[in-house]
Amino acid sequence: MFGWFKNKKKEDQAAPEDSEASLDLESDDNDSKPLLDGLARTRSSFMERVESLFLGRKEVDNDLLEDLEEVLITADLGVGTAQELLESARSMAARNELADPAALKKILQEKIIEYLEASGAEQELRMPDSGPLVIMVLGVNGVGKTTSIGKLANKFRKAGRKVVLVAADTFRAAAAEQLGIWGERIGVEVVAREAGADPSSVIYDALDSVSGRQSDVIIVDTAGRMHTQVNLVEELKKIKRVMAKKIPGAPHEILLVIDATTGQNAISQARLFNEAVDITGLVLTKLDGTSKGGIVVNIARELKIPIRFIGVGEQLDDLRDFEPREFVDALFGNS
Ligand SMILES: Nc1nc2c(ncn2[C@@H]2O[C@H](COP(=O)(O)OP(=O)(O)OP(=O)(O)O)[C@@H](O)[C@H]2O)c(=O)[nH]1
Ligand SMILES: [Mg+2]
Repeated sequence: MFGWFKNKKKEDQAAPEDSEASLDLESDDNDSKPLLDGLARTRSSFMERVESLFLGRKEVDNDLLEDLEEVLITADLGVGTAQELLESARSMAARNELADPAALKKILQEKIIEYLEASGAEQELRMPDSGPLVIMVLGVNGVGKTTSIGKLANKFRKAGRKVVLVAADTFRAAAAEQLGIWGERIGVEVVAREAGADPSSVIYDALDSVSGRQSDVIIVDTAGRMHTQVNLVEELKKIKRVMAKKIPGAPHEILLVIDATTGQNAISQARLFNEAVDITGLVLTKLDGTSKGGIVVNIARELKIPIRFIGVGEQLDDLRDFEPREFVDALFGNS
């Protein structure tokens, strides 16, 4: 279970779940819509293919494995991932360890969970020992940064945390206003300046102005930019440096937002941004709008950066903590 824990050292993370200090952002009423619904498009296209492949087959032979490889690639799991999955299935089949297609399906799920867990998705984030948790959010244009910030702020607020949002997207005219609307809607403070201001100076001033007041979480929205725009990527480095100057250790989390409908280009986005600012986690949005949700597995395997949240819709509650097992159950339609 992924959640934020306040002022907790690693060794006492095994504290009881109802501990006062623990902060689990996945409260029951966040789950108004089952994850199954959000992944419906991926599940129906992926599972329908897998099921029809397995239909009437009694054993796992080479033909079946080859067809399966194609299905995995079509669902955007990536060629490398598909080949690796199939390689281990083949060697199990050769050792007679795969009795039937049902056993193959089970192995497939376990392997996918392994990839997702190896990326660190299960690791819990921690609040800093003192001062607010500062989260910097970045990504290419229109991927869902501002919307995800609104949803995330709402999660924190519902968990009893005082949140401040900083509008450091001074590039797009209506950006600060958009964040302001979210702030009003969920009842959290938004710090903004005029459009065109230097984003680093907005952040510098914002961190100054909130430092005297007690806030638990500060989330900084940045302007959308292509991962290939060298100057704009440099600007992100500067933003990061400014935060560290104002609050030692900040930003504690650097979340890259990726649109799941982007396909394989998502990998190069994450790679270049990561080289620039050391991404600590990913937010994968718009999974409800794609039948290629396999990209989640591909990203986890290729990048080894934990997926923290997934966006499965435009509503306030449609940002979900990412949990590998729950995701795979929803993908395979396990009840
Ligand atoms: N279906 C769906 N739509 C989403 C999701 N997340 C965001 N959106 C939509 O994506 C669009 C863009 O969202 P924004 O939050 O403005 O994206 P942004 O990355 O801040 O955009 P820029 O600041 O212009 O770079 C909006 O219409 C959102 O409602 C999601 O998980 N599912
Ligand atoms: Mg935005």
